[in-house]
Amino acid sequence: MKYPILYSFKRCPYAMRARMSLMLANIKCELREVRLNNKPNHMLEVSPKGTVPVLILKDQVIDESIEIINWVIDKHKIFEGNLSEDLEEYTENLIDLFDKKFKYHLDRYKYSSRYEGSNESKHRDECAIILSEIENTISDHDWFFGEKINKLDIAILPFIRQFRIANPNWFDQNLESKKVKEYLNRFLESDLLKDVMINYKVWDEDSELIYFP
Ligand SMILES: N[C@@H](CCC(=O)N[C@@H](CS)C(=O)NCC(=O)O)C(=O)O
Repeated sequence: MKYPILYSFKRCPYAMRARMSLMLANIKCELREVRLNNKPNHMLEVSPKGTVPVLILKDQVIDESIEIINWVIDKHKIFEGNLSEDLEEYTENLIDLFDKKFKYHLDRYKYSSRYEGSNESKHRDECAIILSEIENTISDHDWFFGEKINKLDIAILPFIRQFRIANPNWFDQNLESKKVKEYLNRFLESDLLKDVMINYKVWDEDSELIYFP
């Protein structure tokens, strides 16, 4: 195979963060857009757990978004030298908090009807508390730590974006974390987001090849 294959789904926050890392490193892939209710057999053969993103390389399959990002960072050093060791550790802890606690409450807020007995506003408030905790660490520049984009940005921004999408009016009018809102707005207007949110036709065996970036 000439290029890595990426099984992806446009709106999936995990696939978004993987695409951002590949875009920043300019790693050309064959992109295969999937529908989660009709996953391609080949994707399930190489990764039976059935989640996107899946990156297929010559000698390995990576089917966890953070591992895709780590593979990209390792290969292309996209964020090298940007951060002190302390901030790198802070990054890993915060990504973990978002992947576990924030995402847990986000799902129960955004899709509350799928969770019996779930208290939508309680889960919204739990997400808002996490955002209030990072409020004072966010820079006034484009990205979390300053002018340079880092792993933390691509890892957590897709989830903050989803939190807003769950109820944009509430987010814009009631969320108190001003810096979080500004941080998200800068991302929503960024070229990077536009570049990774292209509409692709759903892939099947007969599709023409689509390359990303
Ligand atoms: N831990 C995985 C989570 C990926 C994930 O859950 N992706 C969702 C879409 S956003 C998915 O593929 N879900 C499978 C399904 O809905 O059938 C990662 O980081 O890559």
